[in-house]
Amino acid sequence: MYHEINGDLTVDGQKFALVVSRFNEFITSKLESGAVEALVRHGCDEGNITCVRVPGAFELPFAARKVAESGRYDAIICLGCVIRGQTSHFEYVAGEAARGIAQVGVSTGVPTTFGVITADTLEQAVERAGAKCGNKGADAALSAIELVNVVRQLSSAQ
Ligand code: INI
Repeated sequence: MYHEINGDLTVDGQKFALVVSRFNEFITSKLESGAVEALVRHGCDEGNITCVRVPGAFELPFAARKVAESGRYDAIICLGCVIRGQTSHFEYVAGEAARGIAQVGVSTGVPTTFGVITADTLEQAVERAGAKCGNKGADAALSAIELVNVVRQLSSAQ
């Protein structure tokens, strides 16, 4: 019989940091509320949520790294929105955000999740920020809770 480790979706006193980009704030504010609602719905006290704001998605990895190094948070949820129609350097901004956020999690051991919408149009971004395609901020928050619980089980596993 093999062992299985699954993180559940309960929060029990853990601290979460949101790192939120101001660029495309119309969208990122919806990701932020989606993430906060998801955390609170699963048992997180609002007092255990801290929000760090950065100018754009490009800055998310830098701030997330500093948050991880502070040692004060169990998980970090990065939220941003990059829209192709608005920028010729879409690939750089979106690519560096994705690569850098993954790197922060892997290199620091603090679960760090990716709630960055990369969309071709504003309409697509709206759909992923609480309209018909769900809310990527809430998804990233749930992934963070799950990872925190996976880490917890691995730390106590025999
Ligand atoms: N930042 C975003 O978060 N989304 C974008 O769509 C975007 N565009 O379009 O350029 C964007 N640019 C700013 C970038 O993230 C940095 O803040 C800026 O380059 C300063 O380092």
